[in-house]
Amino acid sequence: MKKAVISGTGLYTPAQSITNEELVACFNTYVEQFNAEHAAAIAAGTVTALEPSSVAFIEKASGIKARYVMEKAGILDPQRMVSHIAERGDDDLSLQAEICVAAAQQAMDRAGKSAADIDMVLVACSNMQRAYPAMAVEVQEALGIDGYGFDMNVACSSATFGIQQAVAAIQSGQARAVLVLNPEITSGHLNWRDRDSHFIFGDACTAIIVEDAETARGAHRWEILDSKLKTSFSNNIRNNFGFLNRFDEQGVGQADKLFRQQGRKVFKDVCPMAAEMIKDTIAHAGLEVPQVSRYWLHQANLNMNQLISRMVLGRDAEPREAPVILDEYANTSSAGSIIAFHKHSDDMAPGQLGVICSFGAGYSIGCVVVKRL
Ligand code: CO8
Repeated sequence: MKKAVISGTGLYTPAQSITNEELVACFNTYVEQFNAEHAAAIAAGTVTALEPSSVAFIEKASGIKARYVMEKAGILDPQRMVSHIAERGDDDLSLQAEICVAAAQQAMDRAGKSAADIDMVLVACSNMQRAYPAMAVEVQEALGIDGYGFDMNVACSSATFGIQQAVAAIQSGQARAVLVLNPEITSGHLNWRDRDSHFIFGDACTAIIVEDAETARGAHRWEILDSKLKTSFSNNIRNNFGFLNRFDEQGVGQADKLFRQQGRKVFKDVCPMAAEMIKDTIAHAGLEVPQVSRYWLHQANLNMNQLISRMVLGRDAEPREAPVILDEYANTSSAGSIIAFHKHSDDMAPGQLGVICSFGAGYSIGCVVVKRL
């Protein structure tokens, strides 16, 4: 069977970033205004007063200090709390395709690949900008790739599930090289007025080139030794936005058409599942945990990552064993583990092993064991 390798990764980081201080100042202004406007109803007990957010809580509960967003002024306007991003015409490159192209170009440069070397484009992320045509086909056109593309969504696990699809295409001979993209514009489906989740997410796009080991060149090659995927249905992370919303007379602005979760339940359910999956995948690859030097975990919450590492290693991970990018990027859904991999893998020596692990809505968990070439 053909061997598949990751031969390059790319990262698009938006130019604008919001600190916790900026975010909380805006949120608390909104809360003050809401409570003042509804003072009589709050006093009568018909409306519940909103509670303020806090920088100290956010950092302690999540490890997040800032997040990149496509447009910050609209989010930080307490009257609005949604980005100002103008709709583009059908003949203009769409926003999600644009960030894919930026990340893809970096990944292709690092892999030493041109459009002519790639046969398949996979856009894998939590939310697509539109129903169709597939974002992957627009990206394919923008990059001048002759082949095929399609979109897929497994929420935060989209990148690892996408890598597995790419491996299957390489092994079956369907494609020589596959471009996997994770354009996460989470700011579009985050409820910035929800105290429990307004701090969690950020925007970014990652790109991964997966190709036949025989054609792979360059300094950033990782053999994919094994991968394992798992899903188990849960309503604890959910977003009901979709095309049937037009039948809902209350309209699409309702909070259940945006991200919502039972954060505590997610934490308790997902940590043991992710740790077991990591151990199972390492064993399935014929390896043992002490042989693995690095874990690029999904970046949802610092406490979650520390607990999963502890469950796998039987001790606390050293910072470089399980790199964290959450402080700067927040949770970028499917892009998170790939950002960690992109930024914290070049220092590893040939032969060293690592695991990319994602977890999130579905529930969905994906683990990929890689070896530096
Ligand atoms: N400021 C101050 N206090 C707050 C705030 C706030 N912003 N928010 C909550 N509190 C208070 C609560 O009211 C509560 O008070 P009390 O004790 O009096 O009841 C107290 O703080 C503790 O609240 P929690 O129990 O909720 O706090 P936790 O310690 O559990 O932390 C977290 C909350 C950070 C949400 C944590 O539970 C967590 O990270 N859970 C896992 C989350 C996770 O990994 N989710 C994965 C989702 S990602 C995914 O699958 C992709 C989906 C698609 C992307 C969508 C993009 C928008």
